[in-house]
Amino acid sequence: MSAPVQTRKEPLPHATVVFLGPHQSGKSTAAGHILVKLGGLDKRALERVDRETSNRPTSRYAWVLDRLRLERDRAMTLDLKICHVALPTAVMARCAAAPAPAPAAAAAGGSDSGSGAASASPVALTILDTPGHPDYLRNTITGITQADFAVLVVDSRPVVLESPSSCFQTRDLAQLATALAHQKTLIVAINYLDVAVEADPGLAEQRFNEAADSVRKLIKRQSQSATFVPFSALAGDNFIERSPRLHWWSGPTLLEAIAAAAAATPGITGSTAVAADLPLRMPLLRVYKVGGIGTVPAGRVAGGCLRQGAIARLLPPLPAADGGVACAASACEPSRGVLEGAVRSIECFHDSRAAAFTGEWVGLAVKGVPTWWLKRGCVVSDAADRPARLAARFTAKIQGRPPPRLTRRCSETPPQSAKNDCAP
Ligand SMILES: Nc1nc2c(ncn2[C@@H]2O[C@H](COP(=O)(O)OP(=O)(O)OP(=O)(O)O)[C@@H](O)[C@H]2O)c(=O)[nH]1
Ligand SMILES: [Mg+2]
Repeated sequence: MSAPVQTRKEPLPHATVVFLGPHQSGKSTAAGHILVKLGGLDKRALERVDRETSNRPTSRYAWVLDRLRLERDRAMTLDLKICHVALPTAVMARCAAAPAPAPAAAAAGGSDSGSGAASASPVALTILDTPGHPDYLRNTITGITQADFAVLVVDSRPVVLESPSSCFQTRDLAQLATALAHQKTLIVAINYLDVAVEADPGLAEQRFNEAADSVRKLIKRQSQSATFVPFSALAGDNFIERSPRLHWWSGPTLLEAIAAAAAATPGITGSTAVAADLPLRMPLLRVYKVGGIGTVPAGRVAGGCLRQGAIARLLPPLPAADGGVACAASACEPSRGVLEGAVRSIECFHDSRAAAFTGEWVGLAVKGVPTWWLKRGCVVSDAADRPARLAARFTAKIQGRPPPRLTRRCSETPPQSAKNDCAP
């Protein structure tokens, strides 16, 4: 079978990566740095960030994503951030041609996103930056459930690495990534190596090996294979380009490891084929009200194909105060709790589309749907093709995790989250 021809209008193959890690490990700095270096941020936005961070340059990359006032004041991410870059052909070609993982990588846990799986075609990459603070774990879990694979960012400084809270978080997040991300690929990015290099140029390799050993022990029980990569999110060592300061490392750069994992994502080379036989399911992550357009539900197409002009069915309805189903739009059927509206337009990161396929992140303008009616977790399906139905009973796989502060606050309710993208 001949390979499909990639025209300019045809959407790029798509993969989603989530950045996870303990609080202050450098996730936003890493995600923002990729965005800036690969042109995922327009010139004016970058100039504004540069102006705002002129007296605190170390926050430059983190502030690209941490845009809320409260996030900047507290120097931490609170909500899940979604951004988008195209991995250019040059990067994909470099990772396809990259040598086999270095002995250090193999010694540190092996590699399951090896260069062999990579292809040289460009890939659209959605990056999810998650909060590291345990109080916002709910937003972190939401990000993990939407990702194809995860990058676990670890602070290599011994005082942080060995702290019990960092160990607990690292183990917990790796476990969540294994359980909830679409693939089991885990890239462990050992950060802050610029600090080691500046203290003593010979210290970085030792710090990397110590951190890799320590993380390998933490994730051993989950029998998870992982790719370990040394880097510095702030200084850029072995991040996008190789660095002479980490000359001892001959494995992939962090971007090459991400590109290889993206290229190995199932369905990446044939998103339209994957879409053909699955019913449409799109769980909503956000709902916007846009002037002149109206209600814009947004999320990731978990299965199937969303077409402009189709009738979208949105479930479930919010219960009304009187116990019935609240519904104001003319197209809805309150007795059955169903809300439907025509899809007027589809946008994928400012790109207008006639259709969106499995794995893509889109916002859609739906006619006649009140914004207040929708919330995170509602599911969009196609009214004409195996639409989603309300269920009185369902089968679930439930995984419990001990809350970290159980001993202090025994009455605490642990966060609950559902991965709701499996079509029946
Ligand atoms: N020296 C050095 N500083 C870094 C590096 N990576 C991040 N930082 C600094 O660490 C601080 C925290 O970085 P963030 O990227 O906000 O950390 P985070 O993991 O997103 O934090 P949360 O969102 O709160 O979990 C910032 O001031 C960064 O400048 C690094 O590689 N080297
Ligand atoms: Mg952050």
